Amino acid sequence: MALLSFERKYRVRGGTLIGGDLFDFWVGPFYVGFFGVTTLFFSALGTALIIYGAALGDTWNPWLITIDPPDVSYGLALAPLNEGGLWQIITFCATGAFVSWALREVEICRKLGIGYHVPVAFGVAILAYVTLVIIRPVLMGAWSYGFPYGIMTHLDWVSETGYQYGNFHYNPAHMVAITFFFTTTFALALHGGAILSATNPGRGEVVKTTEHENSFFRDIMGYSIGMIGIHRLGLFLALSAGIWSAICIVIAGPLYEGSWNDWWDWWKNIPIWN
Ligand code: UQ1
Repeated sequence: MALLSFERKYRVRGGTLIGGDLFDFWVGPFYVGFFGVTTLFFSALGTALIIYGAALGDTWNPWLITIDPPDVSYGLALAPLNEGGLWQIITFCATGAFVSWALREVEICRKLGIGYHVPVAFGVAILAYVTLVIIRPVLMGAWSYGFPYGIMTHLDWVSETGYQYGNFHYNPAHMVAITFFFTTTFALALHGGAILSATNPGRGEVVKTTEHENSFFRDIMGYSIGMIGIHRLGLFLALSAGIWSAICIVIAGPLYEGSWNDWWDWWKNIPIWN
């Protein structure tokens, strides 16, 4: 089925989560929907507030512009606009825009009758962000623990927060997260290589099949995970990377205040080594 006739067949009303037919239409290639409107609203407001915050600051150097969270003394209260209040509203807008985008993905999935894997995957990315700027600050008792919105300042935040707990590379959940990130890139490199090696041969050569890919991996290591399997594995690895990242930062502070270097003393001290 050609792309355009496919889209004529599937671009039908229905499947919305809220509002029935309200906003159930397309603008050019884009599906709008109720959550398209809320995405647009939150991103436009959030972007305008970022520009306003930049105008209040003392630089237009893009590397140095920053919108900082409130001081720790404000705790979990609302702060005045120019003392972190902007950061609070921008955080609300960003979360609203991300969640709206995910729900718009859900509505498109429902229209097409496909699974929710894509919005679930995007949901894990949202979870990572929300963990940093909402869940952990709430658990710590102050919005000041959120990261600042600036190119250099968010890097400073990562560095400062990391060394506040000794060295973050000793955080066991951080180790697991990094391992998943590396394994994800390894799996995608293998998979991208496998697909291109079979389906994008040189000029004049015959395109090969899934069986060639399966045989390659059976020959090299005695096992092929299969066509669906490699995509399940890829999704699992990538989501695990995000989830363990969220875990590694949320345990630093709320659950364990010490240095991660010292945390491993339990291991050095187990009696079996004596
Ligand atoms: C694999 O087995 C497979 O199945 C055919 C692929 O699809 C083309 C792959 O891309 C890869 C990388 C593998 C091998 C991976 C594992 C984990 C056995």
